[in-house]
Amino acid sequence: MNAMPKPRELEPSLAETVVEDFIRDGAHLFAEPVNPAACAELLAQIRATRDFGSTLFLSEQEFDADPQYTGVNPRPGRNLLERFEDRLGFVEKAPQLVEAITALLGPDYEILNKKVVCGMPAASVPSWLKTRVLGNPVNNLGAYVRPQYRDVTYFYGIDFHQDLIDYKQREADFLTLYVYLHPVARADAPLYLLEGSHALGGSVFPHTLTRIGDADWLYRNAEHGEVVARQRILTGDTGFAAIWHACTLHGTQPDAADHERISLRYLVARRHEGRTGLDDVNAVISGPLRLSDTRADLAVDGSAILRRNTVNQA
Ligand SMILES: O=C(O)CCC(=O)C(=O)O
Repeated sequence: MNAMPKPRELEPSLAETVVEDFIRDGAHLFAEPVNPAACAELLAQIRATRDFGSTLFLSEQEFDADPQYTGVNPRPGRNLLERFEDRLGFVEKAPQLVEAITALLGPDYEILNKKVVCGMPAASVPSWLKTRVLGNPVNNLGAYVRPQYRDVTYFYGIDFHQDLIDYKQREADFLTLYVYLHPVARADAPLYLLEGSHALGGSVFPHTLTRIGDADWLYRNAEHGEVVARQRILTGDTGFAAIWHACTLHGTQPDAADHERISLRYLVARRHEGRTGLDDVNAVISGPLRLSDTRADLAVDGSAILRRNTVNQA
């Protein structure tokens, strides 16, 4: 006798999947890319604005004459994406991104920050600069870049961190959206994300991480406990997009390819006052959702006082 047909199992909606993924992993990786042709077009326009090579940088003498470690990131009035504002609809209105972000933040969310992020390849970083930054946990190269080029953030790797790091005293009420504008393979400084690390809440940088296997890390957040977090390397094609929680640890190694890696990075915050998916996520976080101090690696002038790096050992 034939078995009774099972009732058709209902596929969860994207909105449900995204909230579940955030609760479990602190991140969601989109199966559907954002429009690859639009990514390629924007990438060509970004590349046409400058040579992403060693001419971006100050000389060592110029830098030493007046070292500036702060105020060197893109900001209103000096942000390359402002030139392309009318072309960003393929990201900001992509239905899968809007559905996912709305599930987490509710309607009326706001873009806190958006910028172009560039992973610089070793061949383009002057050797005096590589010697100086070797082993530093945060190699944001903005301090060393000529002022007119500080409309983009340039990295030569950044250790595992939370995006809450830039927001003292702000609740983790925002998420990060990251979009690759070209294919990103292992050598192109892909994001390394530690799944499940958000579960301990906010934690002061640098973080307490011990490698315990091929792809696992034991992560401790002081009295808030410890978790085993699985390392996920975000390689992907043009238009690959991912979102993560403000407490999810992630980082990059220096770009090992012979060309730069160019991506878009958005921070998106809730405005909605009613309950949203993020409330369900934050309800299962054991540690603090806001921090009065977020980092212990910098002197008062913003220069690095710690030389240690975990993601480079990953
Ligand atoms: O793009 C990178 O290399 C690092 C980006 C990142 O982790 C960040 O901006 O928070």
